[in-house]
Amino acid sequence: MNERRAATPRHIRNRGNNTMPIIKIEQLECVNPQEENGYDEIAISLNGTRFAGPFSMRRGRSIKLAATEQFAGASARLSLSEVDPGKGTDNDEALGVHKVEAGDGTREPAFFTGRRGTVYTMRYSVRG
Ligand SMILES: [Ca+2]
Ligand SMILES: [Ca+2]
Repeated sequence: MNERRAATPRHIRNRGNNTMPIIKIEQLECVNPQEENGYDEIAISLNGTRFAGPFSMRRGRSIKLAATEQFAGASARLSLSEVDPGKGTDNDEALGVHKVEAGDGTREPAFFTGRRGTVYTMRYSVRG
């Protein structure tokens, strides 16, 4: 029988299955790049773990994406970074963090900004 499972609180039973919220990244647009020459390489992370990219971006470029990632709990930290190879003072610049929450649905595009006027917008939705 299933007495043990029935006695387990719902939030514990749900761990690891498809009832966790899922974020879907739908579009990324470069309004103003971080690199003055060439391309930005933009990586997307959730709670500090990269799950999409890096994508080559330049001013005015908009790309459609279908990258998804699950998260546990009611919210997660969505962040962008501009990836640079090697070691130095200019590596992997953070372009900001956006809090995403279960039940967000489809929202207005989120703005991500960094030093030297870097601006990106990202459209995403949260299911669950
Ligand atoms: Ca850079
Ligand atoms: Ca770079």
